[in-house]
Amino acid sequence: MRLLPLIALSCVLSVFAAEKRPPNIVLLYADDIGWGDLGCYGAKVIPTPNLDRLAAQGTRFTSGYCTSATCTPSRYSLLTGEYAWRRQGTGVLPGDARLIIRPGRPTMAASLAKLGYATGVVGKWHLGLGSGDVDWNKKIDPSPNQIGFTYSFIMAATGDRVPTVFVEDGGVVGLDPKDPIEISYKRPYPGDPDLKTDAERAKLKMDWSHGHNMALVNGVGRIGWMKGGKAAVWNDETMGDAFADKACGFIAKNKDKPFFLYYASHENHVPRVHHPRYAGRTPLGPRGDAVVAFDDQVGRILAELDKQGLAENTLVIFTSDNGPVLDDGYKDQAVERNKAAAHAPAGPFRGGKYSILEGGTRVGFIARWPGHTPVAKVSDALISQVDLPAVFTKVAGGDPAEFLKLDSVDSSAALTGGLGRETLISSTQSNQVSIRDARWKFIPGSGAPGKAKKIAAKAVGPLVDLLGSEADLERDRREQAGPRLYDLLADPAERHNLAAANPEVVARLKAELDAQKAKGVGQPLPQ
Ligand code: NG6
Ligand code: CA
Repeated sequence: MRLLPLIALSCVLSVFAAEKRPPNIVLLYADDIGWGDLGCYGAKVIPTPNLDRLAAQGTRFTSGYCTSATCTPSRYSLLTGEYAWRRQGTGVLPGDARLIIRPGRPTMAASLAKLGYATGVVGKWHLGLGSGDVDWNKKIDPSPNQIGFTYSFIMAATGDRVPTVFVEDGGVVGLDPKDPIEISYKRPYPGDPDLKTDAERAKLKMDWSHGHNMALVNGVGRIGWMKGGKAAVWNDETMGDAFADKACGFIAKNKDKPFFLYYASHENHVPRVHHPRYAGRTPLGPRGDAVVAFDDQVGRILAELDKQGLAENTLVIFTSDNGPVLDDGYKDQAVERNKAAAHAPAGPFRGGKYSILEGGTRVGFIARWPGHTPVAKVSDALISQVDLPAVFTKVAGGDPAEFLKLDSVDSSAALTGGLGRETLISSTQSNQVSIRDARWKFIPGSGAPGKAKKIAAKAVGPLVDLLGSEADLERDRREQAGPRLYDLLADPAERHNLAAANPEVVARLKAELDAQKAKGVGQPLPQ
């Protein structure tokens, strides 16, 4: 009987100890996975039990956003707390780009490192490396390790861009010094096959549909050319396992201190070449199977948290860097299979990657923080990834002021069941912007109808697949020269332009957007 008070005391003490240690933060970041690609968001043909469990144990947001409809600008905002359209040079980067976040700038990782966190990034980087003209055979500096990460295991850009090697803490993994790496985004190296010829295309493991006909790596064409580094070239099929291994290793190694893990999966970016064990897991071909692979990686990371007894004191967030895309440059049957299975990768929205419509930036967003996030809740609070530097700093017990000066809003209340932002801005690669509030979305006109035609002419390939019917395309083309206003609650697919009928709403949102733009558009990156 005398044991009871002791047990009670030790419970109180352990709760106290847990409270004293700030929570770990795990950010599960998907690539090109759409709002509608997960079971918990309504996907019928893609099993995602681990993400579904995360949602059931936490809060699933219906209005969570990345800041841009492509990768680099979204990741730039995610790490810095600043909208990418404010800066030049934040569009999709080639694999030889310099690091666009200069050392010394506030980043989500640097802020957490200052608070004593171990900070790791594992996966796709795509924010550039070095200071230009990187020598891949030497220590790369600056790398993520100079802008706040205490550990990094990354690919430089994307799976479809050279160099096709992993970089750990600034060094290419597995490089044989006798076979140095060189890359070029200008010209092929002697002996490179010409992947534009039918004969070479016939030999490919996965044929290209647009672009992706430069370097030949593992039977697949990529963007840019690469020479040497043969022993260091990654294996596309085991890449997901390699990233999950590193993520779990990071958690195990840092279990005794607070940590932040930014897990930037490559799924389901092109080329969608993954382990054969995923083949056929969905009727959607490689694009759907890759989402299953991602869900497995999430399962492994969540299991590692459980195994280390850390799940209770860890904030886990899942989200994606931009909306879905079907054909993004390889013939992997995404368009055909998607149609046959009637899968809606952007859920009820139109558009996807590259698009200013909701499908471009409204993405899955799940938060689980036991004791803080309401359980099994669906929240319609507005939340943007640009808020996360402030939110994470706050959650870790720090002062988010440096991010609040930029575009971060402290929407941490949204994680605990409260309200989110009042408005948020989305953008595209060409810095087209839109603004929304709880109900309305305003897209400024692109100017003269002639200009609208030009934009529409560019809207081929990846853009058209998810924009709807011919009638939808035709209407978008006609209307995009002028202002557009959609009631997102009544018309999530943005088909009924209500701008003319609601001039006061247009004026209000336009004024807010103009005020935001007045703070800076297209400025040079800070040095
Ligand atoms: C495009 C590529 C596309 C993808 C995208 C970046 C072509 C024709 N298209 O230029 O395949 O790599 O860039 O995707 O090369 S993102 O998710 O990293 O933004
Ligand atoms: Ca992406």
